[in-house]
Amino acid sequence: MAQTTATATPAITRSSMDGKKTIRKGSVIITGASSGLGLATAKALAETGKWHVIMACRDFLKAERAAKSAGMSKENYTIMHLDLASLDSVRQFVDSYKQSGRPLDVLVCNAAVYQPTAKEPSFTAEGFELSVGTNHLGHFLLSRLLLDDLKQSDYPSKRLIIVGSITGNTNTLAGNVPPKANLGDLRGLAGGLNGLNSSTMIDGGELDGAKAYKDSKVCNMLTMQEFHRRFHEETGITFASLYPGCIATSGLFREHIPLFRLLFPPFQKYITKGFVSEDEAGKRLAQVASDPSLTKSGVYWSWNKASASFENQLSQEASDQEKARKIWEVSEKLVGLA
Ligand code: NDP
Ligand code: PMR
Repeated sequence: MAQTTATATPAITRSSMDGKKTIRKGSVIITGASSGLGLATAKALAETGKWHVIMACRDFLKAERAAKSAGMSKENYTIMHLDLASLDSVRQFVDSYKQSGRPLDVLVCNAAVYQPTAKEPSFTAEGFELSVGTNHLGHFLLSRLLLDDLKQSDYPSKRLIIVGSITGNTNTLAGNVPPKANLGDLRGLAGGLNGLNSSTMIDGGELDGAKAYKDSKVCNMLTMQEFHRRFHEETGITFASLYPGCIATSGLFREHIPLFRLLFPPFQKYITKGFVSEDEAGKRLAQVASDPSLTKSGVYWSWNKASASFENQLSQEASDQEKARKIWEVSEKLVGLA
């Protein structure tokens, strides 16, 4: 169905009157667009008038309220239900999207959970530890199932963007704050992260919510590169990741202790100077998703103090090709693709 519409409404048409080229609105799916970075990105893209944003969210009402309070106008967005902590929900979302007949030009994997104070593990519907299950495995299945739709897009630049982070990169000061990301030999992931016959942690260690989040971000950055190696040449899709800056006021820290939530924003603003507002971070992600100058594939984008983008270096682990391939293969099995 998606193909029919994509070919029925070509991305670029030439007027028979004056020969001028016009381009149709792009279609972009953003996961977790009900708050923080996802919402700010949805707003930034919607207000250009050049994009129709599909807000893929687990809480429909929250997303609707968020879009309204951000001042987004109705014709620029559609909300669709997606719970990344359930692979059935991911499959249902993909089916509904395909049935909608919309082309897919850009997919932004942005949603995430962070459980720094968890004493006990929580699990996805399929029984994977929640942070890696949501942030990595849910997005892995989503991206794999939508890859063909991206491939069929005739938009001038089609992209798959996966949000990464500095805290997963141990080549930085922020990435050296304990607990550090470390995927080890992937024994926990291979065992299904279920806490029964395997550990809930990728490396097979004891549960640590902050580490699980950072590990999930390493998986996100490795997955982006593996997509690039496997599919960029064949499909022309741009695969990229980014660190948008420290959005210290976002909902990501909702489960952290109150003292952390109080001190973290001023600490990032005045001490590390790594702070960015949700609006600024949204502009950055919107840029990676749509700017005609950022078409390079396989890149991890960051921004300098003057807010100019640059291609950043990933840590050794976050650029380990062998690990990327293993994570891909193990994840395929876990989500039922192999
Ligand atoms: P928020 O908590 O504000 O946003 C996270 C979004 O993910 C929310 O919309 C949330 O939905 C959604 N989400 C969580 N679980 C699920 C699920 N199971 N299914 C669907 N959606 C889900 O955090 P941020 O905006 O800060 O985070 C966005 C991205 O930015 C993440 O990938 C994060 O890792 C990354 N990042 C953030 C940094 C920061 O400093 N904040 C720094 C570097 C990267 P709901 O609204 O329903 O809760
Ligand atoms: Mg970190 C030097 C710069 C720097 C930057 C850019 C960040 C970003 N942090 C930095 C430094 C430090 N942090 C230092 C020196 C400390 C020790 C005092 C510190 C502590 C700290 C904590 C406890 N930082 C944190 C936490 C969290 O719980 C956040 C986290 O790890 O979430 C996974 C976090 C973050 N620091 C950042 C960023 C961007 C985060 C949060 C989000 C993320 O990676 O998604």
